[in-house]
Amino acid sequence: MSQVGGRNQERISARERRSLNVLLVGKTGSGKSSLGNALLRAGGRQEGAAAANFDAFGVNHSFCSSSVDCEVAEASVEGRQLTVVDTPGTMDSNNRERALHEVANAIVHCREGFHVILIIIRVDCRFTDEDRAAVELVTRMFGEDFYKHCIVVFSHGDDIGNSEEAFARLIHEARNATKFLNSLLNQCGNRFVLVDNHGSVEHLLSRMDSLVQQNRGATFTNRYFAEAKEALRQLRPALQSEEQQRREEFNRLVANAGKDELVRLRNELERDLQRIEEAAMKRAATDVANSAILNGDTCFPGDATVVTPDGPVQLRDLRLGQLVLGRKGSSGNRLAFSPVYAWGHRNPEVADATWLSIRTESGACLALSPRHLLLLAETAESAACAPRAAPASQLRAGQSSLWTMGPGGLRRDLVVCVQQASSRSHRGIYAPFTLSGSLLVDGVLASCYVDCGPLTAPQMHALLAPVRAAWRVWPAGMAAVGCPQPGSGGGMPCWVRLAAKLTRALSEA
Ligand SMILES: Nc1nc2c(ncn2[C@@H]2O[C@H](COP(=O)(O)OP(=O)(O)O)[C@@H](O)[C@H]2O)c(=O)[nH]1
Ligand SMILES: [Mg+2]
Repeated sequence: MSQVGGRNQERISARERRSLNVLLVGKTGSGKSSLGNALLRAGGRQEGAAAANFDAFGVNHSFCSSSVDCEVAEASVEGRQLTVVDTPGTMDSNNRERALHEVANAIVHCREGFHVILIIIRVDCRFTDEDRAAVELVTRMFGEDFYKHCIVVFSHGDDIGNSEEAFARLIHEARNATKFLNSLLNQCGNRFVLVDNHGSVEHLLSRMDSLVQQNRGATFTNRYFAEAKEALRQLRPALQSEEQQRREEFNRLVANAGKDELVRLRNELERDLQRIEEAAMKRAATDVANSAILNGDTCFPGDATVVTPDGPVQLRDLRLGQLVLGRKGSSGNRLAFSPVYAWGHRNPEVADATWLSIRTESGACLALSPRHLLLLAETAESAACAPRAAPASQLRAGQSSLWTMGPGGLRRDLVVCVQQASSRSHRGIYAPFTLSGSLLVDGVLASCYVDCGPLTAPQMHALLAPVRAAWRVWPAGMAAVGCPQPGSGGGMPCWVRLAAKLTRALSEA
């Protein structure tokens, strides 16, 4: 959840009033590192020529990036305590998991949140699908609230002579030609600037100050920032003990060392302590990225409705052991009640998940995560044979058919609309597991499972047979195992997280 506004608002204290945490995102080659250097140098100018020549971030001339590690640099810039996190640009590598690792890495490096997020696009190039993918990936992990902290920066201003007139004309044309760019600029409250990264960026700094004021000093954070803090808190004892060991070794070595040797040992100690710290940051980032990969990708929102023998119940009110309507057996169009024996995922707090909204010809309407499986009803024969399941993201309006509840049982129903639903319109994420492996959600037949690469829905169902057998023998005992522990695992029971990790490892193998 974003902490802009509302009870989680995080206002900076008077002492920190001028702290300014900035995240740079955009595809490789857009000019992120150059802009980071220009921002940090803006302070150097005040403090002497030597500082002005110092570049904190390596500028990339090869237009490719292999690392997911972010870099952080700080400087005092005209009274602002500027912290800049530069991302390497693997966001454009088409590898969703790598990209999530990159964003997770940025979060771990600035756990207090970002005052400003700069989306960098080259002014001299068309807004490409890669630019769009980079923005969509950040949105996926940050939720739509992050736009309140965004400024779109068009770099390479010198290529159009740094002319504001030419810039205005270019943006006008680009907005007409590219719907996504237009909607991005609208989402960002029309905050966009032209910069020449080799020149002055003072105007951008003032724009950033205004935005911080507009947000009343609030930083952008969400649940992943809290998870990063928690991951590092848990790693702290191991980190301290490793550091302690290294210091003891250093003390043993310096006892017999000469003067020259002492300098070398001290440098080695510093390097090693930094390496230990970085390793912990990497582990925390991996935890956060894994959580993002598992989270909000696999569920229904809390206001989705299932049918129980007592009538409709919203998922947020559904309890373990309750009977819900789903398909009778693994095929056919008959319905039957089946008990909920576990939660694949249950997190009432999540308010920034990604949802797709699906509408059918008969008027059934369902919101669910892009990777959640729905049972297809494509041909007349599919009523009799085992149904095919597809993730919601693969459904096509006018082409795909689903099963929905009709007067005489399940009926074939054409999908007429698939669109992204606003993350703000739904709260909580829920994935109940039923003994039958299916359930009717808002009148649409869905699988209990998520797209898991190599495993089909029936294989997933078979894999969970021991858990179902245990529930049948001892439902009360299984209730503790089938329910996620509050405050840990992002709302997923540990055995589900383990199963998800295994299937991911299988798909990567
Ligand atoms: N002319 C010009 N070149 C730029 C500008 N910003 C970046 N560059 C160049 O673009 C290339 C990629 O820049 P870099 O900062 O490494 O991009 P990143 O991959 O997004 O970090 C480098 O050759 C930079 O010198 C700019 O505003 N004007
Ligand atoms: Mg770079």
